[in-house]
Amino acid sequence: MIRFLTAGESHGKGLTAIAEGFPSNIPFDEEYVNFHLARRQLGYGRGGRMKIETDKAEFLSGVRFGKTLGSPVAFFIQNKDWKNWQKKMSVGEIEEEVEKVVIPRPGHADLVGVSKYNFNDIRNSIERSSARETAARVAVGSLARKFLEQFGIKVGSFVENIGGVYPANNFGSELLEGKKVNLKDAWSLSRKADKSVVRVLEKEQEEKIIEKIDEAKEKGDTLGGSFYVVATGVPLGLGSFVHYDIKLSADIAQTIMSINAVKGVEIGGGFALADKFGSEVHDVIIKRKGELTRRTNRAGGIEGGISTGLPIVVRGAMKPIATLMSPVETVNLQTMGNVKARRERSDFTAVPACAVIAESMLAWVIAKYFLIKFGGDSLEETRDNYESYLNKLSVRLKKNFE
Ligand code: EPS
Repeated sequence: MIRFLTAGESHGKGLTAIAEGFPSNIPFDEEYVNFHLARRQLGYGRGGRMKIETDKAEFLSGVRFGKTLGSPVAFFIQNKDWKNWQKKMSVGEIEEEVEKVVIPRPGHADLVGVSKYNFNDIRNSIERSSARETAARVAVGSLARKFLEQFGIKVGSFVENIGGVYPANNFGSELLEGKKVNLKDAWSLSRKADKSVVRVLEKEQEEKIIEKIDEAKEKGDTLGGSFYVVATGVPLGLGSFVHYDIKLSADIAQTIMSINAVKGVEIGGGFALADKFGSEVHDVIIKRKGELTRRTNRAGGIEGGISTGLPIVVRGAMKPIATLMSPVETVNLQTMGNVKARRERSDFTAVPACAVIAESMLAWVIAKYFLIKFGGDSLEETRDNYESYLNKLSVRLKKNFE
């Protein structure tokens, strides 16, 4: 079973991540991780921090001559901003008085954090709850996606809307019952989305979103949005219906929901399916070139917690960033007086980055279930198991029902 841990504060020395459980001999290099880390940093509407950082991962273990060793892979991503925070973030006690943060921002983890962990300074809570941690997730997710690529499994994403500005064309529905039901390469979605500063697929929508972000900036406000993240090439049979905690759909929902500021996750048609007749929803089973497949993919590639072999389609909703330059009301914890929330350097919107992080998280979950099913200590062994399963899959089904 693969697992990962991340450590690090937003303005500490850096972020550390350890990923383990992957087989040996996966081709893996720092450039590949850095490519995805850079994608996470982009997007119109990001704040000042992204101008300071150029995230780069250094491998501390687990890789030799460009291939994994089967041992834990440890990553380190330096926080360049740390040099400006050395006193404020000192590990040891210091003489100097450091100003405490006492005004909690609604929507952030400030109030719940200080209450739960018994702090007298909101800084202690901000540091770990910050979305800075997601850089470490992209690093471990890059290992997962590199592993999946060896089996032709690709992950990609695009932004559906920011601030309620949707495209004229419903690209999401094309994945469920339109042109892209049989999409072969989900990365093609990202290739297209990455050309846009807000990671959308339509030029006109991009312009409207930029206007909307400019409006938010002017007002000192923030915006959320929604995104699609898709995986293609996933074989039938990952996950299970036998227990609640090994349903592929449930694990994907948990993992996407764990990304900072995500408040909603749908698989396939999601909430919209609840309004329809069954006959309008379920993906009709058909025969194509002698193989069983579906006419539509409203289930989003998962039935009964098990992958169907069609693209896995996930939609996520991100709330607006909680730090506002024209802040909402709150209470000063020292004076208990009503005040406006504190301003902090922040993003105006981070939906494009959120979609990139979701790619990493989806890749992670799929790699986890792939390895649960196929195992293997080396990539070669995993491949043997996988190929033997694939070769026999439809033959077995046919034979069983002869
Ligand atoms: C982020 C780093 C943070 C924020 C942002 C995401 O850096 P700083 O707090 O120094 O500006 O820019 O996080 C948030 C908006 C948040 O609310 O947590 C990053 O690396 O993505």
